[in-house]
Amino acid sequence: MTRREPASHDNAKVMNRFELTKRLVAQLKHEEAVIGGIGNTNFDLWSSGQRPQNFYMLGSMGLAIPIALGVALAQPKRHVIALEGDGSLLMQLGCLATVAMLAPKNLTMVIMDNGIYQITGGQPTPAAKSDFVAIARGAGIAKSAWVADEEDFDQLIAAALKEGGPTFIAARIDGKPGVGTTNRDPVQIRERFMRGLSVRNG
Ligand SMILES: Cc1ncc(C[n+]2csc(CCOP(=O)(O)OP(=O)(O)O)c2C)c(N)n1
Repeated sequence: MTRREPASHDNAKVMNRFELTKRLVAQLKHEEAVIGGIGNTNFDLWSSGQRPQNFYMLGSMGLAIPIALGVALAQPKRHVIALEGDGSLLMQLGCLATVAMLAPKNLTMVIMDNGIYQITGGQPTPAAKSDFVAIARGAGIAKSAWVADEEDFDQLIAAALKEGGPTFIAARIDGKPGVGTTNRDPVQIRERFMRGLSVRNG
């Protein structure tokens, strides 16, 4: 695929997480699983429409990719997408090496990089000095890219779903909070997700 790829974090367009989340969900036609990380990624996932195949992580930073990896390995015919914030990914960077080693084709990771811990008050993360795409490539994930703009995001997601990965997509986003609040009921979230993945009936 020919695409306009920004050289780095510095020339990627600053977009909006809810807008990108809606664009992602609009492309899902095959009961793909989506794992929202703690905080704003799962708030915007919740607000984009509560699909039974959505899982909303509460409380622990950095677990969207590890959970998505587990689901991708358990259900190789289902595409699985992880949505994670930059602060959360920094807390769990080692998961990228694990993804590279296990290399599930059905896994896509989307990092929403606002450079802050937005949900706890907007403190800056150290990500300003870090290039997540370089880190992901260095971990061994060849299909890694910064998002140039919204159209590019659509193309990257379409390619990830069609061609397989693992794919790592990093998007620069603004500092706005999520547009809603996930219902904080872990048992309900887990049960609904298990039914959505057809691993629990009733
Ligand atoms: C181990 C741990 N440390 C701190 C927190 C408090 N905390 C919850 S969310 C969050 C910030 C998350 O930042 P990021 O992943 O970048 O997402 P954003 O808030 O920007 O959407 C912090 C510090 C926590 N839940 N767990």
